[in-house]
Amino acid sequence: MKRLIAVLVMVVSVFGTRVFAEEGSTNAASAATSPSAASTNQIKLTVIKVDSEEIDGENARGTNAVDGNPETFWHTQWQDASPECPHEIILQLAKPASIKGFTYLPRQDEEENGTIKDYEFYVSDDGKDFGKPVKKGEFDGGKNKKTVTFEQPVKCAFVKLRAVSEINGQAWTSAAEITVVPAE
Ligand SMILES: [Ca+2]
Repeated sequence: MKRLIAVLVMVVSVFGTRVFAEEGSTNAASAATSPSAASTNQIKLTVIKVDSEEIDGENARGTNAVDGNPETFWHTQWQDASPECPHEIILQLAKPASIKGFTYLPRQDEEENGTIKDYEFYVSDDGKDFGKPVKKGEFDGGKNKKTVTFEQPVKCAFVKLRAVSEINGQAWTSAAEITVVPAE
């Protein structure tokens, strides 16, 4: 019985290796450079710029929007000043990729200050020229994660979320998590 199990384990592991090898051969570059990103189907994002962030009144820096933790959030400055909308955050993808949309998770605490209403979403190859928005619209209220899908996938290395207005017409912007949706 033990021998049978051992043989089965061997077969399974060999089969698993073969599947991995086939995936690797069709997509060798990405598998070699970023196996974790491929396995979770998530594209890691890094903050390049935020136009404003509160770091004294609370820890609400821009990096909180891409740390994978729904409890932490980016919030524009509110303690010493409250610069008006629009606000924006520029994010770099771990590597250029084709994406078909993005998600926005509003802050998950009891407050709704900064929750985005009208948005514009841009993509860029160089992080400087973002052109016209690939998508713009209005989020519905509530704390649930919003998923926005583009008319067609677009390849890019950088994205920018621009918050045009706040849900209650206030000056701030906040975001618990922002992600991009891979096209494949
Ligand atoms: Ca977060």
